[in-house]
Amino acid sequence: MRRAVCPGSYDPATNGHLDVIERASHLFDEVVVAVLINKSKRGMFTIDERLDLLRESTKGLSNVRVDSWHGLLTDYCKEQGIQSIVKGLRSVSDFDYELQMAQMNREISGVETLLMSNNPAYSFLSSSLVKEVATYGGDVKDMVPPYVHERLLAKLAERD
Ligand code: COD
Repeated sequence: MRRAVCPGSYDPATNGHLDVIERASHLFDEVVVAVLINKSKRGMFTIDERLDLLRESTKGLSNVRVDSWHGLLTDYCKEQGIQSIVKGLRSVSDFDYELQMAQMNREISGVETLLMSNNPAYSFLSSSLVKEVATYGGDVKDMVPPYVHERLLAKLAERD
């Protein structure tokens, strides 16, 4: 079975993330969307909330499942029998960092990384900008899946 992981912080998932996940689901038998836990970075959504947002947003993709992991991504790949990491590439600045991580991950584990060129319609999208725009009342409805939009507005309302 060909298995891949789409790792990330997903705080929260955007339409750019979903585009990469869906396209990866056409290339592999199973795709695991893994929320990597970084204890030193406090996000807007808890890990459980991010998992819920991803599960709801990927429920139409039958070969996609959602999980979380604390530690090295390559240890997760080893534990789950995953041969490939799939990442989205938005720009040259993404490329520098992603290439370095891909080389490091291959060096320490042999796991290959596939860098997928993103849909240009989503090049400007990042979780942090979506949160910033939404925090100041900007409209991000077309930038995130509908359920994420709903939960994002609810989260901001809770904070006020
Ligand atoms: N279009 C297409 N792709 C996108 C878009 C978009 N609009 N936005 C983001 N992406 C891609 C990113 O390029 C990335 O590949 C992925 O989606 C996830 O994005 P984020 O922002 O949610 O997550 P990151 O970049 O913070 O995730 C970094 C990891 C958590 C994957 C990384 O730090 C990691 O692997 N950590 C685990 C610890 C580890 O193994 N460290 C050693 C690394 S060598």
